[in-house]
Amino acid sequence: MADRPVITSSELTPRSLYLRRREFVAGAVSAGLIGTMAPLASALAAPLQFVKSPLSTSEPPTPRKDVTTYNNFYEFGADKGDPAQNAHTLTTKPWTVKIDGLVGKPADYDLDDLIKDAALEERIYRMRCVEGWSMVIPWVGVPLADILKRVEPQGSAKYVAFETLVRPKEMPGQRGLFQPLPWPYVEGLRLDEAMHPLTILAVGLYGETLLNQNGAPIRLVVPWKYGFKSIKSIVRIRLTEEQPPVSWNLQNPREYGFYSNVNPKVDHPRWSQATERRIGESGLFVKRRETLMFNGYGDQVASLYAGMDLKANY
Ligand SMILES: Nc1nc2c(c(=O)[nH]1)N[C@H]1C(S)=C(S)[C@@H](COP(=O)(O)O)O[C@H]1N2
Ligand SMILES: [Mo]
Repeated sequence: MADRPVITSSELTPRSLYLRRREFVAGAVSAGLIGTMAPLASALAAPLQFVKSPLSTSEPPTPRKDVTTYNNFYEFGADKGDPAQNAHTLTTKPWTVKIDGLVGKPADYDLDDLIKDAALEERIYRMRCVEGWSMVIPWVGVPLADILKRVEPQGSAKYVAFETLVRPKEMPGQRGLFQPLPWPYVEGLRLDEAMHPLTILAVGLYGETLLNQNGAPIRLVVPWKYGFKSIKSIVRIRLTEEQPPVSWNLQNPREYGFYSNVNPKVDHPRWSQATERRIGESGLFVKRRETLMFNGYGDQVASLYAGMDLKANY
């Protein structure tokens, strides 16, 4: 492992990316991380090929620097800067996603096989965290529906359950004395939410493969729900008849429900959800923005919840 080269000469890499890699490697060397070169290698971003999707917002994307250094990923620590500091220890190759439960083709799918026939799309989405901040992120991914159709959901399937990797050796947040969440991190969607064209499995952002802190090698993105629904580093997708447990609801059921749709009219018990701060917009005179119902995606998704009490189903 340790003798795997970090940069191979056969790689055709744009100069800016190459320079960034050099900085990254140099930083790692000076930080005394040279002994963990192989995990480091897997944490480097590589260019992706994709088409641009008409489902993107025209709002300006949040600077890449913010998107990759201001993160929640409790497996690597509870502070926003921890994932960017710590997540390089995660090895993401090879990567297997188990897809099972109520499907016609259950299997352990190698990630490369799973997405090799899929056309990658760039989807620039508004993302709204439950804590009150938001970003605009140029994801690269595939519609989750494309993957689910391939494995042939059975008629009885009503929900999709997702699980993150448990690997304490590579995830410092899973081995401390204080464990903020039960592991694995789990999430779930109703099957119709999972099949909605806006729901994607992302493998990249800003045109490159995901950095570990953003959920490499594959993570969920559901732009009309609070950020925590977007589970990272997925190892299992299971179709079920019963509503699956979800991490933040397990941790604090009074504050976090199964649906977690962005809703300015339903406050978190400890703070208002009416407004948000757009990350990257700093300064004294920057106003908080009004949070939009379903994070502004209501035209596309409101019909999924017709007739439902969204206060009771928070
Ligand atoms: N496995 C896992 N997935 C996770 C989290 C986490 O702690 N563990 N945090 C969630 C939260 S609270 C947010 S806001 C988003 C942040 O994604 P980003 O860092 O790519 O912006 O990831 C979500 N996915
Ligand atoms: Mo979040």
